[in-house]
Amino acid sequence: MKKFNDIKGFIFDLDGVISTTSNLHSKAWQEIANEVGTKWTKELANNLKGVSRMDSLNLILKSGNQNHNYTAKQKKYLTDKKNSIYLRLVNQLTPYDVLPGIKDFLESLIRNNYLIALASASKNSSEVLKRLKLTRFFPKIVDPSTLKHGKPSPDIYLEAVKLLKLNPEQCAGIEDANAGADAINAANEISIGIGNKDILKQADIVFSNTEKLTLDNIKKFTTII
Ligand code: B16
Ligand code: MG
Repeated sequence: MKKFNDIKGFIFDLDGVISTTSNLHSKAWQEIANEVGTKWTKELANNLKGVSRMDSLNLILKSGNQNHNYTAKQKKYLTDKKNSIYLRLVNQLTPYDVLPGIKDFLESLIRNNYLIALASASKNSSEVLKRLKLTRFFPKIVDPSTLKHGKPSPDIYLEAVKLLKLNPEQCAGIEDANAGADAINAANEISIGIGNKDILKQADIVFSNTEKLTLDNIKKFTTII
């Protein structure tokens, strides 16, 4: 049984939880999908959330039935191209792109002595945090390039727990993506989803948006988990 009073640390996903950057990833991938002739759908966009760069490209190619038509070199060219489109968009980020309520929530965690870590699949997370002026909240960031398996495997959430020197039951993870919520559950932490509860069915708690992410609201739900 997972209980609110056991929570000592919060582990954050970045894109789609802290900032609007999930839309920027989508924009960049949409250009790549057009280039390889894969139809861009809402479902495909949703399936890419939280998924690593190369795995995302593979999903796009698979969705257009052409996973065998590209060499490793061509795939590298396409993922590099996606990243430069994404970084151009990241360059325009400002603190206004932090999702509503997130800064207040982070400040309330510090005031209440919770530990905080970042578990983003993105290799650009430090740059994004810098642009959003949130670096000071995240002294502990998991380096995704050190992990064997990406989300939905639990690796990134287990590594974050290690960085915080806590046990999984003492941590809650916050995610906007199915792959991420699966990763939190597999790590045996409390999973908090941000988005549509009909899509994030596997999460322990789902808030429709980040404004609802407060310690009081989490407490209300976790007493009944
Ligand atoms: P990069 P998250 C994930 O970040 C994004 O949701 C996903 O769309 C992206 O492909 C992945 O990071 C890798 O990002 O290409 O910047 O290394 O949601 O885990 O914070
Ligand atoms: Mg995300």
